[in-house]
Amino acid sequence: MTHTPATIVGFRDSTTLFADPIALRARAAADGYLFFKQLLPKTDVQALRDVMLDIIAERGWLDSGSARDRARVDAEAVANLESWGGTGVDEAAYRALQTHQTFQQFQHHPRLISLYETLFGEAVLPHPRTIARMMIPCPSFRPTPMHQDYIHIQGTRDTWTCWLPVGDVPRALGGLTVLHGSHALGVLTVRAAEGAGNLETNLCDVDLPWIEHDYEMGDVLTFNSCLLHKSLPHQQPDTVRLSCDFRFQPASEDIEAKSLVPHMQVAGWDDIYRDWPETALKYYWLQRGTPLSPWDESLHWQKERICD
Ligand SMILES: O=C(O)CCC(=O)C(=O)O
Repeated sequence: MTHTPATIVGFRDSTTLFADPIALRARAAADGYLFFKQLLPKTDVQALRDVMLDIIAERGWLDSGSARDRARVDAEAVANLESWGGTGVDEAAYRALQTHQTFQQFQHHPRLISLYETLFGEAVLPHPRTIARMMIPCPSFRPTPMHQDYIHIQGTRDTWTCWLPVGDVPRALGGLTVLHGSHALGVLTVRAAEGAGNLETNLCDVDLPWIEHDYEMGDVLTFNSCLLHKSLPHQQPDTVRLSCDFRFQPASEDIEAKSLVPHMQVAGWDDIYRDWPETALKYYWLQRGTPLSPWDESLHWQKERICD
């Protein structure tokens, strides 16, 4: 008999545990994720949202009558849009965002760095490979399949993803849902799938609940690289969902070399930094001396899902 996992709506807020690192780490170890209500000032996230919306508007994809907080798209203008590598937009639009200083700098936000320093109890390495999703609903759009980030990131299993809603993301807009405690299942096998990452985890019956959430701009969800997650179906066919995936790890642990290059090599670091004023954030990871670990190709070998 197939077991249907339970669904819980609403994450437990871990904000009060900031003052108690031992309790914070215990919750992270038990649940595999942490949620912080309004960790980031709305004005800071709005500045990033404006950059993303400008890129979409400049291409004629935004409905000119749409309010900025709603971000409705022009259905005709996006009818032939191909989502490049699960980013939600084409390669040129993604490159425009990846080469924008506001986007690349965002993961160095002092409140994010402080969160991960508290979680790891040591210096933090934000992964240079930053990811954004400008999920424009169009015929080629596919939700993100259930997966573990470890398959794509490798390096230390102590890497944590920060999933940042760049605007309010109610469940109907297709935000991220996580399988509570699933990091304890270890690294699972995968099969080919549509949607970001193109790999879906093979999972048989587990008695763990999916947790969904109506995100508000300023909220932060973070989870261990072995935690199963996926996006919910995008049910607002005229509205774009904006979010970022930033990764953080203890600076003393291994990193895999692909995490040091821009996402999908959409640009080189020299292109990205071309117009930046002098700042220590350029090539910041070279100063950390983090050890490199090898890529394990066998994690991408695709397997049948076999359940008893
Ligand atoms: O936002 C999404 O749809 C995908 C995000 C994700 O799966 C990730 O960060 O690993």
